[in-house]
Amino acid sequence: MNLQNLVIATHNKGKVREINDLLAPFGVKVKSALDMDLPEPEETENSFAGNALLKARAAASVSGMTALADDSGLEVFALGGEPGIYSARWAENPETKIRDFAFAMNKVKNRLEALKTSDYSARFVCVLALVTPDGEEQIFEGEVRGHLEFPPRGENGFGYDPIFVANGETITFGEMDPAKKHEMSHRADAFKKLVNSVFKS
Ligand code: ITT
Repeated sequence: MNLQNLVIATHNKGKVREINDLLAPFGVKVKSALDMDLPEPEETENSFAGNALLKARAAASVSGMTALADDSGLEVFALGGEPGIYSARWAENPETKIRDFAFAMNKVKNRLEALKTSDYSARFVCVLALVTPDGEEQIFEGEVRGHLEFPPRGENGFGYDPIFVANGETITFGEMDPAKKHEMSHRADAFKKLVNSVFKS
């Protein structure tokens, strides 16, 4: 698969930054759907893989370039896997559609407190979909397990990072140096699989 000109099919600046960091060692030139002002498709599928494919297919067909999409989210075990594929939508103000992750993290906290559970275990999931303009498709899945801590801590990362502590760590992803997050994150895990398939074959 030719990855010389790749479009990153995301409108999320945090993802663009992390995907650029993860691809940096491979000398791939990337543009994002944000740079190219591509339309943002509605995420109508009911799985991470379905939504990742939908975003990559849309970007590949509009741009004529190979597209890489990332669908990801936080699954909280005591909440039956919520917010899951709705992780971004949990942060949306219904009227303005503006995302507020302080609001989303508080929603997770309130839901857990209402259950009176001591199980704060959670995982981040990332599914990457790579789609060429002629319809070749591959998907790669990654995860990182850990637990949630409140109140949120740290200014690094994005989304739910300030409440997530990976197994074996004491600081949140929000407090962690980005290079260290890239050694253990769900996105890095999925990227390892992509790199093994695409760059080492
Ligand atoms: P695109 O669809 O344009 O890529 P999005 O933000 O809508 O951007 P998703 O539908 O995949 O992306 O939503 C995933 C949400 O899950 C994302 O907005 C974050 O809030 C959260 N998330 C995913 N990866 C994360 C990470 O590494 N750290 C913190 N939160 C993360």
